[in-house]
Amino acid sequence: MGYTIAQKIIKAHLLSGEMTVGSEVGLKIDQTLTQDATGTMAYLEFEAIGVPRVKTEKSVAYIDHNTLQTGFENADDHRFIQSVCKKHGIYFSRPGNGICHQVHLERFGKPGKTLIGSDSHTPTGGGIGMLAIGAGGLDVAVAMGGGAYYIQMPKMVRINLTGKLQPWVSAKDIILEVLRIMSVKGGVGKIIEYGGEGVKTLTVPERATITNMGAELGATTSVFPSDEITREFMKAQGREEDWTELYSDEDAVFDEVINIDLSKLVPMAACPHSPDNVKTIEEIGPQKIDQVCIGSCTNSSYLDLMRVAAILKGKTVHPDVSLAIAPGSKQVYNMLARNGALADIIEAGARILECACGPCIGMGQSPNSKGISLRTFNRNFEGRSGTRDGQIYLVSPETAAASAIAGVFTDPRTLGEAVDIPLPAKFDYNDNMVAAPAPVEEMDSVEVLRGPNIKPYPKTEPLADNINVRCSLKVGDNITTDHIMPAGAKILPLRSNIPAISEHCFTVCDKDFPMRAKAYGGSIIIGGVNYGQGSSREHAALAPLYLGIKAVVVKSFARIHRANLINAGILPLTFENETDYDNINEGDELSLPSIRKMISDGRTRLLLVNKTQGKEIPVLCELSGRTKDIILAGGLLDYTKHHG
Ligand code: MIC
Ligand code: SF4
Repeated sequence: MGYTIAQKIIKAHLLSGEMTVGSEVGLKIDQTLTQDATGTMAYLEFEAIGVPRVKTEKSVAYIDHNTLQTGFENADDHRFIQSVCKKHGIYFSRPGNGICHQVHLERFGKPGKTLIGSDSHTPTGGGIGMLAIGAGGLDVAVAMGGGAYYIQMPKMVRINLTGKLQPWVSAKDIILEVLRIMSVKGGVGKIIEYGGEGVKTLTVPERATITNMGAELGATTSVFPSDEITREFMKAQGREEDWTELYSDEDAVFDEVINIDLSKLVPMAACPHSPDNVKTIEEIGPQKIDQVCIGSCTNSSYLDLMRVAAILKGKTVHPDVSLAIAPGSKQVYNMLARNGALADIIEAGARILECACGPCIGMGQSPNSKGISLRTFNRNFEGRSGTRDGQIYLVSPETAAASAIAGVFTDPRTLGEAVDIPLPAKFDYNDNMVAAPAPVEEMDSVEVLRGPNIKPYPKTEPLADNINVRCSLKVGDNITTDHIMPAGAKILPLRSNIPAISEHCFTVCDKDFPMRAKAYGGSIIIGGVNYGQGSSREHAALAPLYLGIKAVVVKSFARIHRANLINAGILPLTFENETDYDNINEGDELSLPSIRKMISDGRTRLLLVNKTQGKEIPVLCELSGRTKDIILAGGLLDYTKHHG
């Protein structure tokens, strides 16, 4: 039996476990990336592990999220990360160089290699045939120290692409179609491989749009073959020697196959407030819009912005619309400036931003109240834009630009003859904004610079013998990490300060939660399906840890968040019978008797006693030998200190 692309890469990096679906495999990690909003914590954790120099082939730290710098906090974090990188052997991509996933794809990614990143959109690297996975900061810290990265062996899904996109239909529309078919939880426990004749019609930046937004499916990662098109892209980046060919075997076996005829797709949008709430632009109709934002790690490539520039050329942004554009990298920005496309964009009235995440994570450009905002981004969760009642639609760059001019939702196919933008034979690459680490012999003399906002990792304790606490919060289905630990311009600067950021935990759902959780001393959270979807931010586990959360009991978890809870020493439990969700209310007194013994004995079925309602509720605690020991130790940091 042959192998899929992902199985081939896993096999070549397997350190422990067996490649049977659902069992835990430990992988050797070749490359890591961090960004600044998760990076400070990841490097504090790396320091705590105590390995002097990273053991990966390449580790890169990017500054792209926290670039508004409305106070000293962000700049202090940047300096901290820069100095840690210099000391410990990590490449440092300076602020202004671009969004981590865009730059990593352009400059560092290699087909066939493994990459983990402390950001959920790390799977962007799958666009050039990497096995690229989003993880918590602590997992990245451990991998930098040479430790394995563990996942449950996923199922393999094949998406067969046939035909060719019609003019004005975009790669974004392909992934929106996949989201429409599979939903935001359809990819959990799966790796998605794209194949078929249609793959040959897609350039690397287009493939990367698709693998990027595979994160919204909940998938472990997505991957394209590494073919001649990949080679051309890498050659144009001056990195042809990094290319290797990679296909799945003819007789590879997939657990699920989905067929998509590209020629049948039309421009679409993910409507508020979920990336899988997909409709065609035609169905939405010519509704009035207030804002358009173009950029983010999904759609800010040279190709994307050249298409946007061609649409805007000679036109003016509609008087009732604000158009903001953030190129994905310095390389993209530079090329647009040199070839004159930037002038066309400026002339049309766009508000040009620096190359960073910006509005995607609520760092500026929040829309007006109830404002309808069309964005080329990947997430439209409620409140993420910074405007509580903002109505965010996720669209392609072509739909975004056409609508910005018309002032209403506009199908770009109405624009007439399509623009044909070829991929350049050579990109304007220049790594002058990537600082190399100090040579080994000089590392001891590098001083790590810490600002006053940088507080240590929260205190952890080994798992208690018994847990007797109350339910401090009950939430519904599809809770995102943006609900648990909101981002945005006010809260992001607190990412290095867990006590301060904890004051904002779950306040989107219930503003009294932090106060109540603290007053209870210890407590349990109850949730529905796909709990913790979205971002990789481990703050969504560390803030609850700081607030005394001992366990989270839900119908089902999203992958990265579940791993982050375990890393923080918080018990991730699922209801054996989903209907028991109705048997717990906020404020109820709950108990997990003899929990330490039960977990040590490897029991996977436990009883959660609701003392208030007099009910015994069976819950499942599926831990492997390693994750069991992590929970017993009180989290991955303590476990790693003891196990090396
Ligand atoms: C996001 O898109 O939500 C983020 C901000 O990039 C996060 C990381 C973070 O919260 O810092 C992610 O996707 O992992
Ligand atoms: Fe940045 Fe947005 Fe991409 Fe997250 S999704 S890495 S915030 S651009």
